[in-house]
Amino acid sequence: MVMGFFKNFFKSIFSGFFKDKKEIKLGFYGPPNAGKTSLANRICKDFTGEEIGSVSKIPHETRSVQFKEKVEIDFKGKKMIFKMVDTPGIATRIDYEDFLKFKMKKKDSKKRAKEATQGVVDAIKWLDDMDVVVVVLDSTENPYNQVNITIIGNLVARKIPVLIVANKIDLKKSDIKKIEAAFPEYETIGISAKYGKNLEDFYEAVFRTAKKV
Ligand SMILES: Nc1nc2c(ncn2[C@@H]2O[C@H](COP(=O)(O)OP(=O)(O)OP(=O)(O)O)[C@@H](O)[C@H]2O)c(=O)[nH]1
Ligand SMILES: [Mg+2]
Repeated sequence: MVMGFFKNFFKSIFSGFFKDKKEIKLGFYGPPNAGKTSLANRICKDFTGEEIGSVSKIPHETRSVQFKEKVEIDFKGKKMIFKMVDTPGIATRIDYEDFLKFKMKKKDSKKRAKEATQGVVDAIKWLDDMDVVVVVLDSTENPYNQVNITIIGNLVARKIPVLIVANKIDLKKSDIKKIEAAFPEYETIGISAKYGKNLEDFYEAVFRTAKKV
């Protein structure tokens, strides 16, 4: 009886200890061009000095899942270790002709479209492995679309804690309220990944969401 008590006591202390040290897999998901890599880069840069991937105004810049391990976020005296996972933008339709508008050559556009399609498959494949997902949306765009609804629906079905980021609040067209209205059951944080606006609130929300794991 007494032995049992001590056994459980130490077990709980140890599991608590290891739980805090465990890497939390933090995925960045969303449609193309929303600013997933910009946000992931900012976090990685702040806490490791290195970036995770390249950013571009041409959609589908990230076409394979990118990782950065052991990113220790130290915020207001609290620390958590994350494995950052930046994913390719999810789209229902990828057309090489869309890239021609950005003055890309036909051959390169076709290659980009093919890689982007595979990227979507990989992003979805990795979803099951995530502990927490940050859904990054462009707050200047209409949030009511199939991609957003599908991503969030998938996360709900898998019981993965979700945090919604309304990015690009530096732009005049930005409308956080519209995103909040579209997904009222989730916490939405308005930020500018590009200019580093409101990241304090974002870190606070990430910690809160990660505690649900
Ligand atoms: N004005 C503004 N532009 C931003 C912001 N964040 C990202 N951008 C721009 O949006 C474009 C896309 O940014 P990325 O970070 O590559 O977007 P992504 O979601 O990773 O895109 P994919 O890899 O294609 O899925 C780039 O031109 C960025 O500079 C922001 O907060 N404000
Ligand atoms: Mg990207």
